[in-house]
Amino acid sequence: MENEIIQWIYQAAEKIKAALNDELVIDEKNGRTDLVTNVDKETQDFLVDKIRTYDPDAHILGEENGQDQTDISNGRVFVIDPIDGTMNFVLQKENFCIMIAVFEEGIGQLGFIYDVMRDDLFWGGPKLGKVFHNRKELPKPANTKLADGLIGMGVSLVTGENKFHTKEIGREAMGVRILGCAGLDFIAILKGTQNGYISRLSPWDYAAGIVMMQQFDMAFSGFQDQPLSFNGREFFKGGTQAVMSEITEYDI
Ligand code: 2AM
Ligand code: CA
Repeated sequence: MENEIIQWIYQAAEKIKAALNDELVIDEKNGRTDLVTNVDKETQDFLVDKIRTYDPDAHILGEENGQDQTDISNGRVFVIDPIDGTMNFVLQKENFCIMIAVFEEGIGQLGFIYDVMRDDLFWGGPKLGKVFHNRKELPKPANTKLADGLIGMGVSLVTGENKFHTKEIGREAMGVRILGCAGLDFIAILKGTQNGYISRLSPWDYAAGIVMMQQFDMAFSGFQDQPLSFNGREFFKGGTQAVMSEITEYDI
């Protein structure tokens, strides 16, 4: 299955790169900072079409085109974010990802995060027992503490009120990084160039990332340590085991 998914991702990326030269059709979803383009929708349709041909019984949980309400716990579910970091896609034409995860009966089996413009694919999970960076197996990052690394934060946590102790957590860390693309934060955690990430995310933003973090025995949860709901946007925290126990001390 993983070889097929990798081919679909590379094909979708070629279409996205070709579309960068065309005029985008940009719509607002929930206000002027929450965008969707024709390329997001077309890419999801392309991936859904491939999945349906490959496995007609599979369910799809995807950000676009009204497929965002699927139950994660029933059967095989493909979780798709066709373009993660749409704002970066529109304004930077880089720093965006394609993400796919495969869950079976609610258990994450495979995750794929593709940094399109850097041609960098991170993939793997419990089904393979490994995580790969392109063709090479990725080593598990060290269990570093907040004070020893960089923490990623979602845009809304930084521009909104200091509800989640982001200032205290940021001061304890060596620094804060705001990439505007959840997939890039997960890539950084898997590579060990960031050791934590806090944000407000939807299931397709975190599905692929947590499947690979799980393979590395890294930790993630909702705000007060509850499991992620896979139902709507919610607070997300994740990182090394050490960072997670430190962040948890800041919980209300
Ligand atoms: P997106 O581009 O796929 O929507 C930017 O802060 C990060 O948060 C991106 O990964 C972005 O994913 C995600 N994001 C932005 N707005 C969001 C929203 N309304 N709900 C969930 N995730 C969002
Ligand atoms: Ca998206």
